[in-house]
Amino acid sequence: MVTFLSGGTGTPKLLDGAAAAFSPDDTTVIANTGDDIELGGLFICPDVDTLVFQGGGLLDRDRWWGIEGDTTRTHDALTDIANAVGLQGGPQYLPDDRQTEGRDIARWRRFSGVAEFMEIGDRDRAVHVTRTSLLDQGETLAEVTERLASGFGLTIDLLPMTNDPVASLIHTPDGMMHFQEFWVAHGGEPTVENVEFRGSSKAEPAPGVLDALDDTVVIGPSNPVTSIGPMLSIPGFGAALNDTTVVAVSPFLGDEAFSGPAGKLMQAVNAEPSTEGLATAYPFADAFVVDESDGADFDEPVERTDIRIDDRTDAGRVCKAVARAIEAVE
Ligand code: FO1
Repeated sequence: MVTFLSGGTGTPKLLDGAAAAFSPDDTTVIANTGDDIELGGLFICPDVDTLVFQGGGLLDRDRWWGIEGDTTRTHDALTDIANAVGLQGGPQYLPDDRQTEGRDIARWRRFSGVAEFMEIGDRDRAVHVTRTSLLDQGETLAEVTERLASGFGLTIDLLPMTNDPVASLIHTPDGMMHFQEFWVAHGGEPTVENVEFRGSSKAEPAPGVLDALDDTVVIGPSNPVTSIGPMLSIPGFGAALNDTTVVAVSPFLGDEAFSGPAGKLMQAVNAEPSTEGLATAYPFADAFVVDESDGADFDEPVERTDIRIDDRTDAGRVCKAVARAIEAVE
């Protein structure tokens, strides 16, 4: 039995090759939900959805989010309407008093749908309408996720890290913004002073998460700060990882991240932005999988292979290295 911790790109890419080393029936994936937002009243879970669309064979694999070939008629119409009636575009938060009222799961990450600052495809939107409505009907995020996973034909078990609201907030010299504003509206450019996971101290792991963390855990090549960090900030998560075997795959080639703002975000939380910084980010790790050209030195066992993942063959190769690392420490 193996449990992967996943953000939205690096670990899903690794999971493409999971079957080369792990049976899907014995595989659980815990997804980050710190990136989730409510946009125009719809609750959007980017990392969960990437895994759902990937498992269902629908994922847009160029962007690693959304549905391949999706249309954007509603999204485009929202911009047209905003322009026509003189409303300004760009991320617009709902007022503070609206951040916390009503739907609990969406607090501190509520955006207006005016001119819709994230591109939501038409079929993608149907998933968000369904998810939001099921939440409003009283289901938990884990229950909705299970429904979507089975409906889209996933063979692995997929769990959100928590049913509770956790918002990844980026503090910059110009003020605080949600991760999605930082990433989508500002291209990850603003200087990062700190990263906050608002709500995490009161969040509980979703049902099934702590059981899944009893199994061997693989931390995929995801961003240690904004993909894995939200999970580690939930009480009980770190202790569970201390008590089990954990293998971490580096998201860096030396000091260069494969994708996204991992290096910059690690610097902001005082971790070395390189493979070696993983020892600080993941003090509970029992082994690491790093690139064969990476000189990083660890006290724990290290498995080296070509960790660049461009296709399923690459993903299978890295998963086999993960399996060897597990064998070395179990
Ligand atoms: N990323 C973008 O860079 N631009 C977008 O317009 C955008 C829309 C979007 C809609 C739904 C969804 O599930 C993901 C979306 N993403 C978009 C990706 C997302 O911002 C991040 O890459 C993840 O949160 C990081 O894992």
